Amino acid sequence: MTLYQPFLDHAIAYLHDRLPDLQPYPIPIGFESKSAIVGKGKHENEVVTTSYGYQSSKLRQIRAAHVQGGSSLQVLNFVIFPKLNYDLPFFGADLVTLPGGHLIALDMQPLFRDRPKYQAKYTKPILPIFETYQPHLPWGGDFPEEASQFFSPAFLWTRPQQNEVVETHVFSAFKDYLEAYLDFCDRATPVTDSEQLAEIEASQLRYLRYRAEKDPARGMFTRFYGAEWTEEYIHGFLFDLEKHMVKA
Ligand code: DBV
Repeated sequence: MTLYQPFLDHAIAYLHDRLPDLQPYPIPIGFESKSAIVGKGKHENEVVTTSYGYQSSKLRQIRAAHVQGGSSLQVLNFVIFPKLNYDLPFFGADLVTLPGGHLIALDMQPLFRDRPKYQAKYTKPILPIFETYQPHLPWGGDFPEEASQFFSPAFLWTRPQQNEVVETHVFSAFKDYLEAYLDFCDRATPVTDSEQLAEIEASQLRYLRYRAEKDPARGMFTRFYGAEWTEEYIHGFLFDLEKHMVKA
């Protein structure tokens, strides 16, 4: 029962296809794979979290965390962080299956959400894809208000009840968004203007800090693997920009 394995397999194969300069991204020792036995009696389950990392000339970090803990605990969190000298959005997928059902977040998260020129460049082209899926993947309701600044108008946020919806429409949307994202990458040219570079850096940091601080998986990881492992995983791998900036 690994609902999101095909998503991960597709993403890795497709990245290799599209990015001839794809390289591994180092995963800190102890974080490639982590496992714990959770629950008691017939609810006892092994929960395994595996990590994947890549990079390319334009993309600082492409990383995935895959959590597999039986049919009612599956997560694929997949994010692409562009280098700081590109104005590219983030590719963000949070695909979550819990006992209550599925929770799907898929978007190209903008650096400058409210700038019309930025929207025209990075949101308008994906609106037709968004609209194709909207009838099958309706708005998922309740959403943290403070998070909305980080999402584009093409944000797919949905809570399907059936696995089949995930296997068909969500999988197809994931592939289409990733394709469109790599199309943006192909076209992206380096930013050299120092004022613009400063804005990009500030926006990336704002996003990173928010996600590291509010990581909705923190509670789950802490229960499974302890606080020390979890904080190191969040700041040392999942959202690691600041750590690397200090070194630079
Ligand atoms: N989410 C992550 C990482 C995860 C992860 C790194 C590796 O950012 C999993 C694991 N997301 C995860 C889990 C849950 C969610 C929920 C386990 C369920 C938490 C629970 O119910 O116990 C989008 N993910 C969510 C929610 C949102 C997102 C909005 C619901 C949380 C809530 O209702 O409070 N993706 C998430 C998000 C941003 C994003 C907030 C913000 C920029 O990109």
